[in-house]
Amino acid sequence: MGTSQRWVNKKRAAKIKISTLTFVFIVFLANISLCSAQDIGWEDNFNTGVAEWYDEYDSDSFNCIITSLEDGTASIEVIGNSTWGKVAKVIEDVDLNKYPVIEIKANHVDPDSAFKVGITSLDWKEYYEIIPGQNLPGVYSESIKENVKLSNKFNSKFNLVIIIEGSNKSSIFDYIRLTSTKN
Ligand SMILES: [Ca+2]
Repeated sequence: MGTSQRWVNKKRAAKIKISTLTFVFIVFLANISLCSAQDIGWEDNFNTGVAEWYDEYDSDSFNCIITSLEDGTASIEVIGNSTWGKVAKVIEDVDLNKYPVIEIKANHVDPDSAFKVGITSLDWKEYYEIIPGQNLPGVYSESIKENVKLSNKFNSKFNLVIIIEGSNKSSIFDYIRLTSTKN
């Protein structure tokens, strides 16, 4: 092999090395963006109404009514003489191992009031609080897994429950979702 041929081979090897490094770097960057991107497994953005939510109209033990507002939000209000109430929606076929985080965005919380989010078994015998009482608007997210070892417990079928505290108080929400990562 002549000198010039060796030089060409060396150059080729260097080129391959650089392109391998570039590739590794691109994969690295892609992973970073994948990790930071929030993967949403289920969402109710309240943009198309609230018909699937259970409230006082469905069961008089809920003491709350949920109303769809024009700006794509939902208002949940404690009614009657109760000091607290709840609304619930049945969640099915969402892999909790993949999407263990409940995230909710509250646009408004009445003064001297709070909201919290929990999950229950379909028979309501077991309740787990996931997002504890919050009295300010904002985005809140908590992992179901960190609160309870739920991975397969509810078999991806459970009640998602929003609780409002305070007589005649209400909160307004923009969305609630199940995601892969905490916000
Ligand atoms: Ca919305």
